[in-house]
Amino acid sequence: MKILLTGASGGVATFLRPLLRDAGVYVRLSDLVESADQQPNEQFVAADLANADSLHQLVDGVDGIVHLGGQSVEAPWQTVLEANIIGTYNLFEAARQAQIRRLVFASTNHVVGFFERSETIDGSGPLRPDTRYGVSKAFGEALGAMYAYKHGLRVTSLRIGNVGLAPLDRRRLAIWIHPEDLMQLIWIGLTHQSIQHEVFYGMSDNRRAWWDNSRAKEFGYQPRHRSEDFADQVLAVDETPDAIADKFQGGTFCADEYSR
Ligand code: 15L
Repeated sequence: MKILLTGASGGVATFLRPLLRDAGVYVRLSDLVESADQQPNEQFVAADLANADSLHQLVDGVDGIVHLGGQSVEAPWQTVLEANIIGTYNLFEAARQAQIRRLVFASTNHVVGFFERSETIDGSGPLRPDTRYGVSKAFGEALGAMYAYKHGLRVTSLRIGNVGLAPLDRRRLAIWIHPEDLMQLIWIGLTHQSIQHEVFYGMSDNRRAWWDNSRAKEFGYQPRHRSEDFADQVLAVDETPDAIADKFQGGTFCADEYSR
């Protein structure tokens, strides 16, 4: 299998690249800045997704796309617009024109950040983005649905929590995902025969989760990592309370610029 990995120089891609190599995948890496430590199964192509003309060559000949690129936290509107609205549209459109069959889209938990932590939600309900960034990812999920139902692209949107080798704080005990579990979800998106357009939560087997990920499990997802294994060490650290951040699933993304 040959894939295009956008955002290839970022932190999440850096976790995934060795796992893709182990899975025997040939990876075209793309980002604005060159990726470090390139391996024999990898080839780097610099690309700005906001420049539509450069994307035809970028997507040419791949079996699937894993789109991690773009803005990954809150930012001024112009930044979000170019990276995540225009850039994501350009990539989906290039994929359609090149008749690419699969696209895995890195969405975020911040499309539903304004659900309270007392609620458990699945991927089929209404959105409550907590930031301009979250809104831009909601746009990406909507693009995914349109390209799937209208053009037959098989799209998987992953509402990723927080990727790392261990959960960083109390909120992340609910939303953390180990890179190996993320790789499993990506693999489902790249290979499962029944994918049309699916939304899965990118989280490991977390006892404190706010999300019902049974849809991902129907597609065979079996997370191997548990945030609870880190609970004692996370809970031993004092955290500064914040009424808004602590109330909502999106945490500080909800509290920043909050003016209600
Ligand atoms: C995200 O969407 C970000 O990309 C990541 O950096 C984390 O901040 C994560 O959300 C989170 O909610 O912890």
